[in-house]
Amino acid sequence: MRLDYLTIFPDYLAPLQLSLPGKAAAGGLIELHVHDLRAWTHDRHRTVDDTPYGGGAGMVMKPEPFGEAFADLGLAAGTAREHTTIIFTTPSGEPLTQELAHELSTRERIVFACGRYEGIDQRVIDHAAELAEVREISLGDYVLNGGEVAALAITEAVVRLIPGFMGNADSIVEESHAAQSGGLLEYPVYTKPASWQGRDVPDVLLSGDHGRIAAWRRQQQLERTAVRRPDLLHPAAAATEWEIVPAVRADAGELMTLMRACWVQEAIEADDLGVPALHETYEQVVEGILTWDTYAVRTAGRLVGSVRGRLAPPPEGEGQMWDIGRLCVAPDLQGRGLGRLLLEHIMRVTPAQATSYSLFTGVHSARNQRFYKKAGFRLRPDLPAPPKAVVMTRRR
Ligand code: 6GU
Repeated sequence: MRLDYLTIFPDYLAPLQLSLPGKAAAGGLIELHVHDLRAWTHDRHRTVDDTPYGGGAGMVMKPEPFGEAFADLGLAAGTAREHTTIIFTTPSGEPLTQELAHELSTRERIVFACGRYEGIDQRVIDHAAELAEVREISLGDYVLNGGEVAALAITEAVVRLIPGFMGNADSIVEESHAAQSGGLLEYPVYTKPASWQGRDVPDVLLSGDHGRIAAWRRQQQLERTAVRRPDLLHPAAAATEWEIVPAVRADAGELMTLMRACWVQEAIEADDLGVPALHETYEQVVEGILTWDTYAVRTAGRLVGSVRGRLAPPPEGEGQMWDIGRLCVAPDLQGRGLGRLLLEHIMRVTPAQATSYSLFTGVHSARNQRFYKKAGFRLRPDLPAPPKAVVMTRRR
């Protein structure tokens, strides 16, 4: 495999000569070529960037140096497509995964274009797509100053997978990433001494009972994954796109289960089982679906969120109000903006007559009140409220 790097900080890529890729290069498995992008500039200042058309912060990398570099690297339309990939490292790319690393490890040639500043002129990427396969790749959801570290990371992930690399046939069987561990994170590992600074290796690992050891490790994997990467356990937890659809009568059972999950939590926090929603019978939940505009969110077939609204007779001196209620999100998906989305949705479908929104929540439910305040609702102690609840309203 031949690897080329286009960067304005060639020194940043010096570690390539040291680590795994360095050994692979020494062994003849890969060929590494780091290029200073400024070699393809022609002005006194060796300019590689300029201000963005349309305005905005920061600088954009100019197209010409990349275009000339691609040409000098022998990338020409139609010649290299099948075996060459041009990688643009960018925080707006697809995430680097073990699967992607495997895919890249089969390529004959990879050219890295390391982005700096606010990005690279889009025409460079469009042009590159005519020369080779193009992938825009990100390391994850955070911002680095430039793509050099990402290029290093991608290189290391890819090179160790090349057949023949450091007898990798074995090491890759016992791969330490979830992609190879049945979708779970690895269990914790220990070595000698059995006791260190008052900390003992778990007994089970010294027991010699292979069945118990395997069961313990499996349990550790599950616990770690649940805490650190719940998205790996539940595909639903990873979904970022939610479709909100009208609830139907057949949703009542699941909806009741979901509401109980949410309102038992509130009841525990308030140390008060009096929450009205908790006392609803199944028939009342069905009735609710039929008499309110009720919406549900499903993901992977599972009902994970709901909200409802209806026009309420206006209190003294108020205009027509859109009553919002029963906003709930499955416990494992809370904190991902789904509640906010449901609230925005139910406000969006408000009938024309309504001049304001109204809802109530627990007197003690500080979290809920904060959530609604953020959405523009204000406490209305002047309006009648159910027992142990507060009314909050917002003008349309
Ligand atoms: Cl590839 N580049 C930059 N600048 N920031 C990143 C990244 C890449 N991946 C994650 N953050």
